[in-house]
Amino acid sequence: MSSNLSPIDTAKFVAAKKAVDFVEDKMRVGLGTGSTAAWMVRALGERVREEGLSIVGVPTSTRTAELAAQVGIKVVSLDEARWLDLTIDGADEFDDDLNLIKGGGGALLQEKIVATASDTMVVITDPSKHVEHLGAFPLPVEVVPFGWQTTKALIEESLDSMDVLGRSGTLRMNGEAPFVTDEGNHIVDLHLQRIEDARKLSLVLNQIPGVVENGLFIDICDRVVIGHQDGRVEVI
Ligand code: ABF
Repeated sequence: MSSNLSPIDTAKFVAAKKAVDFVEDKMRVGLGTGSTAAWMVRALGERVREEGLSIVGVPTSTRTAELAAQVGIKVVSLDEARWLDLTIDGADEFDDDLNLIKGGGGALLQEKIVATASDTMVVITDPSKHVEHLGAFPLPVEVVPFGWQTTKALIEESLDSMDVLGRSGTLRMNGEAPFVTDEGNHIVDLHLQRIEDARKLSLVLNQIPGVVENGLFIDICDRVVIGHQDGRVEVI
């Protein structure tokens, strides 16, 4: 299948295939969201169908739940699974400490809950996501709809007291309307350029009333599988 893919899809495909090799029979598997994770769900479905792999999948978005069901993966809720053996998901940025920015797809809340409730979290990605400092990708922050503009102002006020470049926060839109997450919340994208202390920023953001969660994944990711356009795969 990888022979007729675009170069970037080849990179995503080979990373996804490699990560799916980590799945063992009887595992409870967290299923990520995004285009790379979609390749993973398809490859995992192939193993379920062809090898009779007996696993359950906990999706991190409605779109992943729909795709998983289509390819034959038994989908259960996190409440049913309670805990996961392995979560495989994409990312928007990763640094040398395997800290991440996630949430470009708007699913960061379920992704973070599922990744945290896993013995092992594996990110599948391509070299373009590797950064020295997190922050070039806009940091998604999930906020409740009630008073979101006030919450946005409080977020920007808290950034003034921190060592982050850039200050602007923009509400993510879906056409004319604010983007709405699976939980009915909104996303504020923080254009920070470079985050000096991601751990501190994550703690400060989540103290702000109205903020539900943010897209900084600190000390959550265990392995990163990097797919290359020439078909090579690295695991770090
Ligand atoms: C999802 O994968 C999001 O957290 C992240 O934004 C996205 C990356 O998407 P893609 O794999 O399409 O680059 O988990």
